[in-house]
Amino acid sequence: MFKPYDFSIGGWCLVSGGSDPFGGPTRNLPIEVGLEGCVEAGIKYVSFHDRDLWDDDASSKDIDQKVNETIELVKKYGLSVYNFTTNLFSNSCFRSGAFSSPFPQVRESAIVKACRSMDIANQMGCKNMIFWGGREGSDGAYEQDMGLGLKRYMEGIKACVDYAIEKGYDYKVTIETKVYEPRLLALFAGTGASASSAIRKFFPDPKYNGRVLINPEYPQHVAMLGLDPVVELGQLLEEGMLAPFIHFGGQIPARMDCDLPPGVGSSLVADFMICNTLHERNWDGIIEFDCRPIRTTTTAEGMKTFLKHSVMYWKMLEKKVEIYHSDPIIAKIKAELNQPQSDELNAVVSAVQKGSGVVKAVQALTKSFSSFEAVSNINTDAIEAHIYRLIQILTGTQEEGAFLFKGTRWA
Ligand code: GLT
Ligand code: MN
Repeated sequence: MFKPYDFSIGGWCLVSGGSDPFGGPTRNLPIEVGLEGCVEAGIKYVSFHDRDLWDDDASSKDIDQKVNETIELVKKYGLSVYNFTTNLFSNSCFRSGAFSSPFPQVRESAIVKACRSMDIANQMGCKNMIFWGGREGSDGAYEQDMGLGLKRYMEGIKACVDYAIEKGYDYKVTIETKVYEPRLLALFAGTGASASSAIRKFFPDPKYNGRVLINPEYPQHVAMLGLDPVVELGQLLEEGMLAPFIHFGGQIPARMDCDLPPGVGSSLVADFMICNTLHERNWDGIIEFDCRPIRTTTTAEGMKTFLKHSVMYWKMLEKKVEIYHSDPIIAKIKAELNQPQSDELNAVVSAVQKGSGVVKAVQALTKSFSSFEAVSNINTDAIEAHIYRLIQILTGTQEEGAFLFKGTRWA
């Protein structure tokens, strides 16, 4: 089961100066420091926005030159470019939205810019093209029908997807959601799970299967709403909608997007479960850090330490996943939580899959059913035992903690 994941990072994280709405940058580090730090930390890939590299109105000659320079620069460090993304949020022309703006001139410029980025993603050999709609939505003015906004948004992305398909590009297109930043009311009523339903509605043709996916940012974009990333991850995996990479970082729940170093402000149990779920499901992908040093970090050394920490934190989670899977107490608890189903229940499930014979199967199940009282009497203590043991594994206290299980059926 166990194949450790490789790492990537947003190039924008390496040059982030730590500014916030109330104060300017606190550091000014050249990207070379970050790239060197990536090599030292074991991060193999780096991703860019178009606007990280050139001005929106740059000439195609300047863009070409910058593309080549970037490929060379990244190569010089033995790294490669992983994802590309088009910035449809910084330029003031996108203040009313981009693909979804009520103004057609803005919608046009979004398509022009994004399709130019589709070409560049191909030129750079990227694996995915990310769409994060930072300005798609409203600041509370409800200037257009929100459903119409969503339709325009998805049609814009679809124009880009079809453009890429017609041009024969084979990378995937991924949608990243964030609910209230920077636009206070973002399109997509929720996080990745709601975008996933929009993809199914707007990309029904089988030619899009597996081509348009969700790249969530865990835990940040989910925890900032007070929601749980592990629950969403389960849904996206089960639906086959998870991109071959996730964004990862740290987040204090119910705050604006913190993009803290991994683990900082986060739930260790939830982070472990993200890592464990990906491995248990044999997900084949990359962990892309989309986070940065805290604002108090001002030095090159601090940047490099942040990068090493990010990798170490994920590797620590993977080590814990291995321990969890070789722990005999967990194995017994899990066996109890994964008991085989009765023939009668199996028959209901297969009738549902087949789409017929459900009534007969439910009747047979009802006949074999004992009583609600008997079911109420089954022992479900394994649920609590599972989290107690997991906490021991995560805190490295499983040896001294073993006494908790002494004399139990899991010992
Ligand atoms: C922005 C956002 C991120 C997205 C980036 C891609 S830009 O920093 O907060 O989560 O991944 O556009
Ligand atoms: Mn992100």
